[in-house]
Amino acid sequence: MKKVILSVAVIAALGLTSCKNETKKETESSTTEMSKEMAMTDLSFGVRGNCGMCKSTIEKAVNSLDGIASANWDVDKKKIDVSFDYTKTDAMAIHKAIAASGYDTEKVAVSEEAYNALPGCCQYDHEMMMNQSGEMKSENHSHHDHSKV
Ligand SMILES: [Cu+2]
Repeated sequence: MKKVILSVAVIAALGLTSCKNETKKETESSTTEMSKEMAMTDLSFGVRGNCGMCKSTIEKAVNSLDGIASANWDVDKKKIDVSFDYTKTDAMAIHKAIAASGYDTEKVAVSEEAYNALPGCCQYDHEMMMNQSGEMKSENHSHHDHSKV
């Protein structure tokens, strides 16, 4: 009997984690007691960008949406971690907000206008790897020019 309960718990846990990255839908059904906390979900995905200014633009774009608890873009990993209330917004809205602010995400590419509106130093390379582990920094593009002069 214990085994059955255990495996049900495991299945439930697996179900929850696999839903995390997608948009929710199925999660609402089971847990109603903790609805306040269960409405929060974490998302992390790749976003291209260069510098601290990019960081603030990207995070500002995300924070302008409803239901965002936190947004943190990592300049080295080219990756953002967002914590949000999925009853108020969803993953696609976050991707779109970032793209609208001028930055490529894993799912939504920036429009040319939005990209061209970025300050010169922020016009990142569209070939840039994103969502990096942080360990593989060595494959650097040696011709990379920091147009500072
Ligand atoms: Cu920048």
